[in-house]
Amino acid sequence: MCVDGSMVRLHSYRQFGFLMLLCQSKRHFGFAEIDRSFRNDVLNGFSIRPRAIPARWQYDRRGSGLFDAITTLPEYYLTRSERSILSKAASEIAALTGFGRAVVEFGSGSSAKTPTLLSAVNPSAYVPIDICTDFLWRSIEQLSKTFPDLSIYPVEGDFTGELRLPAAIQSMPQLGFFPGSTIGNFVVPAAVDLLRSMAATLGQGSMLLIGIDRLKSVDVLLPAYDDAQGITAAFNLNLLHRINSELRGSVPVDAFRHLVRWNDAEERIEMHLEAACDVRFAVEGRPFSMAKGETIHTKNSLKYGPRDASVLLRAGGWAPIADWTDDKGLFSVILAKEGAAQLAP
Ligand code: AVJ
Repeated sequence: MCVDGSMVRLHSYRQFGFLMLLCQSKRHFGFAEIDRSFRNDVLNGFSIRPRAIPARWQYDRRGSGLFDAITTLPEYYLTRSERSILSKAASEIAALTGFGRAVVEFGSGSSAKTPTLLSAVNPSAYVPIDICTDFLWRSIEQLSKTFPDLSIYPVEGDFTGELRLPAAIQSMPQLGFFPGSTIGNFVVPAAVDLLRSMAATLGQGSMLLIGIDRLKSVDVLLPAYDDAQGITAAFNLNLLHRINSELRGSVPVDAFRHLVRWNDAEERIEMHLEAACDVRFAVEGRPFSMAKGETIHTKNSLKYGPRDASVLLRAGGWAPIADWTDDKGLFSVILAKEGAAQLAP
């Protein structure tokens, strides 16, 4: 947590600067740990077959900037669709959630979609959860200008584990917010675990507003992850640059290609980095080699039909109560209530 338990009302830039300092001193403390798990994931990822490195390592400073650029690409319909759904459904969402809940956003990043929700549901507090990035702090500064009376309690942490929320909001009814179809980056058992830990974090009587990308034609899906300008390719390849600079790597980045595949059996987009020729390199002094055509699997993005999405939520301990989609049915936003459906018929 960036600022443990204490309320953060961001009224001035001076206060913000102070919080940023606190945050960074915590980061220094946490750097070694992050380095170690990045190192482990990369060394392990190059050793297993098929090779795979978790998607979270794509989001360093440069990666987060590239991802922001992806969200504005003509091919990347997800962000635009979700935003239009949220603004159209805002008053219906508010009618179902009521006013005055604490909004808890998982993986808030740049919090681009948050203002729409906050204006609609008039929350008693806002809790952005993210690994403490510049993005988190910049977005909080921005939000505090738009909502000067809103209490903001940033929580620094990995939202995949159960978190303890700041004491001040524990007695408030809560509304979890998990936009962007980030749930799609988890394979089904991991997605169910994540939803369950969110239910445990938010507790009884809470609600969850979640964005989930829909199954659709590969003619729409593939370009969304393989854009004409090559931004997604740069985003994917950035992982190799990061390995070279942070893990004493000698990966020949130019010998790798961004590769996108639709895996029909798993109903997911896969991102890979494919060796265009035989390559040898070292990471942290360990030698690796890949034959031409071999890949490193870097991301999954699962797609869900309407029925799939409601089954997933139920398995994760959330009962759907309403859902919305855009004109073309590309994306869905679902509101769910904590608690399993009744077992008895
Ligand atoms: C916002 C993380 C869900 O999978 O669509 C997009 C990530 N990576 N293009 C997605 C992503 C490359 C994105 N998520």
